[in-house]
Amino acid sequence: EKIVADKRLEVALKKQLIPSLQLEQSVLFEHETISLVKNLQHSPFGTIAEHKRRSPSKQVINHNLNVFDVAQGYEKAGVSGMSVLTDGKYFGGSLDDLLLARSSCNLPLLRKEFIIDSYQILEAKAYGADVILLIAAILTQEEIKSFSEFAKSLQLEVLLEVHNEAELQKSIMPSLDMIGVNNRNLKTFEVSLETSKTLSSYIPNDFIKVSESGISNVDAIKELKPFGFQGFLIGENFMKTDNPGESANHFIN
Ligand code: IGP
Repeated sequence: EKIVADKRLEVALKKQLIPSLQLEQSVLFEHETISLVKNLQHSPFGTIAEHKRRSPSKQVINHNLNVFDVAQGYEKAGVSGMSVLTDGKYFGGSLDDLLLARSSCNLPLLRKEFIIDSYQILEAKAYGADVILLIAAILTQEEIKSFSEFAKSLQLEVLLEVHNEAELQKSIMPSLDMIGVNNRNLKTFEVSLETSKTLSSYIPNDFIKVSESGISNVDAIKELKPFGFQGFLIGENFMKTDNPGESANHFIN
């Protein structure tokens, strides 16, 4: 499998598929995946802390901090993993943010992106990610299958995001590791933890259950745990403060 990954990188470099990739970065293809799955299995507050500057619903969350410090703060707080938004248009992120996070911490890193092409999965690996996000709402069943299998061939873990039962039914397949329920309604931007609670019973136990968005206090986690959730993806609640690491620390400890 390693050979497959290295071959693909070789081809990508030759064809200059990843133009900004530095040669030393090819080393990231060798880095052993830091497992988010394992961390979530062993943590009582499986927090995945996000780096998020802005969002479509909130123009300014935090523009003053650099990813490097945020990643170190999260690691010091003892979170289970970090999510880095690399989308520029809606979230003000970039692949460089991912690379910076990789260079400053040993947390499992999730590339938070609207993945619609396998090329972006190759990029995720090259810039130091351990996990990719696949969003059921924007992908066909065939795409979910081929993208998740490609990710696995690169030793990346896969988090599949759903909003409703139909998305879940079309997506369940063995090449996924984690299933995330997004509590944010993409049309209205409203958040409700009920979405996680309702969908939890339809998620087979072979997948780690992750609840995403709108989690603003520890009570929410206590509320969701009985429904089988082991991962909690939290962005705004940490990022809106001056010191996200410190906020995560208060949250967890
Ligand atoms: C974090 P919040 O409400 O804690 O800031 O949410 C995360 O769940 C959210 O940023 C998110 C997201 C996404 C962003 C979930 N799924 C898909 C972009 C694309």
